[in-house]
Amino acid sequence: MDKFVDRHGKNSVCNELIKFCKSPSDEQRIAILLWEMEKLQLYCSWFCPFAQRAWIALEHKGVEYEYIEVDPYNKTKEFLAINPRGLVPVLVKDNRTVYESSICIEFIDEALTTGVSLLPKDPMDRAQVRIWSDFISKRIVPTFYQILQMQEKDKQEEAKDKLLQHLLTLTKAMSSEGPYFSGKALGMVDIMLIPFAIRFNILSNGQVEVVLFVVLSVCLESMDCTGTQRRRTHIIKQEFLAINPRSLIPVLVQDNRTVYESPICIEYIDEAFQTGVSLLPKDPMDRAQVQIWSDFISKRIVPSYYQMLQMQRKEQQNEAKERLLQQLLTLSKAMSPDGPYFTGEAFGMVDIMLILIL
Ligand SMILES: N[C@@H](CCC(=O)N[C@@H](CS)C(=O)NCC(=O)O)C(=O)O
Repeated sequence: MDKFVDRHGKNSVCNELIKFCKSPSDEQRIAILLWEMEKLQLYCSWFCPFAQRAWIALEHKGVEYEYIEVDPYNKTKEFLAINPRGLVPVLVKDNRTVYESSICIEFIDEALTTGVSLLPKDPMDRAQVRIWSDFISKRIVPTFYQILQMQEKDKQEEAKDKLLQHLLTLTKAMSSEGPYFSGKALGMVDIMLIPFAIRFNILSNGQVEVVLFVVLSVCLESMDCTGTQRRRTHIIKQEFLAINPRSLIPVLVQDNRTVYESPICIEYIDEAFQTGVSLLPKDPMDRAQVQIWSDFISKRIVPSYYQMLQMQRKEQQNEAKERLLQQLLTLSKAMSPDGPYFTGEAFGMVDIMLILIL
């Protein structure tokens, strides 16, 4: 409620409404109403599986929103002004924007309490949901597109086999309760996968009828992807593999449960240990901005940095350097004017994401 008073001024209608609140639940109800009054817009393309993730999340939460259809392959100036990356989905609320489908899902979940939750409350459980959402983004989705793009039959079969392995890995991480990834309720991991799972039938000449994640294993069998398991060429320490099947560091282990992928580790540390120092802001829109720019560092700045190091020819190196500089400029334009850190006076997640490569 306070954030509405801050945003609309001390003499605003919010301030008046507060006087009528008799309990925290009254305050919460009014906060929900006010949130709904500030129009939420979804810039979407009906055919886009990434945009469908945000769309499903909004529908499932039962949130009021305005649907705006855009063609992301024919970008208008207005659309680029809303999302400079020119991709759908984009959410706009209160003249601020959120993009990247996974960040949109978390924003939708955090910004409005409708009684339906897409992520669990417990920090360790939240971290697991992020780990598997990230697995879908980095392993399942790219392999799916690889299969579609492959021209040669055996390469296609190889990629199909890889997809099957990834889906099996994901299925093993599912709650044994089912029918959804985390148990009885539809959540973020399901929403990340569903728009792709419904397209798996493209890979099996229409043999698969199954649509939802609920029936993922049936879906796998129908795909007829039971090919041979491919062996890892070099085995990293067995114990380490048992801790993190992706065999990457860093890994956090607590109570025999593991958290990996560096941005997920940062969010987990922030949520699990309330020490008085925060790495991410509490406000859902501010959190989403931090996630957007952390993602920008992971997906744009870090790859450009490594490209620059790997380039052999001087001109290629200069090209990569120029790209890196442009990206750093884009990032610095998004910084708080208060400085010295990304979001202002306190050191936070975006700074941590960047600091080691500077
Ligand atoms: N990583 C993004 C991917 C979004 C994306 O690739 N959307 C496609 C449509 S399906 C798009 O906007 N493409 C426009 C372009 O590539 O210029 C997300 O998860 O939101």
